[in-house]
Amino acid sequence: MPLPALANPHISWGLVQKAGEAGLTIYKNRKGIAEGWDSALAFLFGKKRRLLIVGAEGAGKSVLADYMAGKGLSPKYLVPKRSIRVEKERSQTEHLRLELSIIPGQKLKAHYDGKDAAYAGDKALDAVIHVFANGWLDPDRLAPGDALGSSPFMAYRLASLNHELRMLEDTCEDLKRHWSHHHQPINFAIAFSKIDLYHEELSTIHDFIEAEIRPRIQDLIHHVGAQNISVEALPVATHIDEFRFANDVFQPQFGLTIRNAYLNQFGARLVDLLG
Ligand SMILES: Nc1nc2c(ncn2[C@@H]2O[C@H](COP(=O)(O)OP(=O)(O)OP(=O)(O)O)[C@@H](O)[C@H]2O)c(=O)[nH]1
Ligand SMILES: [Mg+2]
Repeated sequence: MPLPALANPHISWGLVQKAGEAGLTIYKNRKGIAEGWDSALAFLFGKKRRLLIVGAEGAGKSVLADYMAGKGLSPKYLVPKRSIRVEKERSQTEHLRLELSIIPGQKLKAHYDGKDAAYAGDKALDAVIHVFANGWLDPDRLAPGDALGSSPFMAYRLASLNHELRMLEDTCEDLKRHWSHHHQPINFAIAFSKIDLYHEELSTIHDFIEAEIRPRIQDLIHHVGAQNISVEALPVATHIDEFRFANDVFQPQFGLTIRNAYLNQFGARLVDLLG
């Protein structure tokens, strides 16, 4: 399928950051590399790569993994319920050996055990994808008794965002653990998920990353050494859908054509990183 160009003038993802200084780059929309999701997967033919997908409850991890494994594009696809155990996905193609482990966001025993096994197990990871919904966590996914869901939407979103930032800090600590255990270089992608819900805000993401994300990863990069970790922020949308909070309904801001472009761009960048 030919790819449409990403045509939103607000997108500021093209600003590649001072990579040498703090090691964080915001992925640039490079024309020409997004050859399509299928060819992105095919490029990884035969190569075994171990990816871990982490992030908060309802951030979109399982759905992203389903799209990465090719299931999500099926017309019969149904979005999964809350995850309660570590999920494993592989590409459905015969030869691709992309192994995904998805850690449930809810802090169950499986969450901690899954992270222990992934970060300090026998085999090193090639990449960690932290799925970050920019505050658009599904309200029904947060743990019972969590007060976040009782506030009006903006307060909810702010609380969700803070929750996600704390989980990002956890991931940074886990990546330090991975380094201590394996001493292997790793790719760390912060996937800004569900961008169909906040596409019009993308121009502000750059400032948000500078203010909130970069300070949180600086220590990680110093700990691991900038030459041993690549850190990138990648926008992605998968299952575009309306978002409900109490009586408010928020509609997606773009359709499948733009979704496909982001998805393909995301896949192409993974190929760049892992191929
Ligand atoms: N609008 C929109 N909604 C999305 C997108 N991706 C996921 N969602 C919605 O977010 C919900 C949660 O996604 P999941 O993938 O199940 O979330 P998760 O991160 O696996 O959450 P846990 O299993 O609770 O840890 C889905 O049911 C979808 O309704 C997206 O790209 N756009
Ligand atoms: Mg899940």
